[in-house]
Amino acid sequence: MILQRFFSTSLRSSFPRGVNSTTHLTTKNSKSFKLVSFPEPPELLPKDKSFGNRTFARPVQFIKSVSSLEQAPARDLPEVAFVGRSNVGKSTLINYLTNNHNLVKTSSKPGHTRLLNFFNVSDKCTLVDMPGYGFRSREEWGDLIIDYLTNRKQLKRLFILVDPTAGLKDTDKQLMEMLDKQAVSYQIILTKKDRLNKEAFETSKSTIERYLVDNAICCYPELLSAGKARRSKNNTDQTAEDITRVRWAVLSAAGVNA
Ligand SMILES: Nc1nc2c(ncn2[C@@H]2O[C@H](COP(=O)(O)OP(=O)(O)OP(=O)(O)O)[C@@H](O)[C@H]2O)c(=O)[nH]1
Ligand SMILES: [Mg+2]
Repeated sequence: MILQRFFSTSLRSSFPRGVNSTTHLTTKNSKSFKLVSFPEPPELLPKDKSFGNRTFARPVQFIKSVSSLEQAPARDLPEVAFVGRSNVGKSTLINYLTNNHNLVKTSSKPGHTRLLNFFNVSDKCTLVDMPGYGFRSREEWGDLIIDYLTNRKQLKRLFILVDPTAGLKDTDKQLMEMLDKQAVSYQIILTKKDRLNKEAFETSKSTIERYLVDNAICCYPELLSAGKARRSKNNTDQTAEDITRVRWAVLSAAGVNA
């Protein structure tokens, strides 16, 4: 609701669209192919997995919290930020990534994070936890989010978190539309995977993917996921694997290599 003011449909323009599902690729023998889903993501190499996990195994330090972009740390290191509706699990994801459940405060009450919080990862890149939009959000947080997304030069990729139980909401779509217009790269992470059974999760995932294929321009074509570890061994392995992929995505977005 808060972001609606900024992403109003009046902003729609004739911004040229990139390759998406409506693009038909024509081959020599004139066969036309329609892209209907993201390509299968490649397997991560063991060296990439271990680099990602090792980098995040070192202590990640809190740098500072700011209420305006002018106060943001003047570091030249590449930055990635986590944004999404209030209560979607942004702060929790940063704790999962850094394996430190006390690094960022989380809460079951929406609207908990009110500032931009910056974290240092091994002096290689910066993570930014952002306030949420939507329920219990405030207008000034919307302003802060927009200012950051529009003007922060260090930002390499924005990770938009989406709860697969709720699916994409209008505010998420409006945000993506704005990012597409400004050519800001973003990637979707589905949170709280543990709250759905496999079938329901896959159904929600493919609905979201279908929307992205049809509409998004600057969206990185891989849906990531994260969730609380469940008890059974297989699920725990899958949860760890999901987080490893998110770590790798963060580092590669920031251009941090082994
Ligand atoms: N079951 C489950 N609960 C989660 C998961 N991630 C977050 N939560 C819960 O969801 C609630 C909100 O989590 P936060 O990480 O504070 O969410 P946020 O997006 O940072 O919220 P705001 O700062 O208020 O915008 C908390 O009660 C978390 O414990 C998850 O993967 N699985
Ligand atoms: Mg938070």
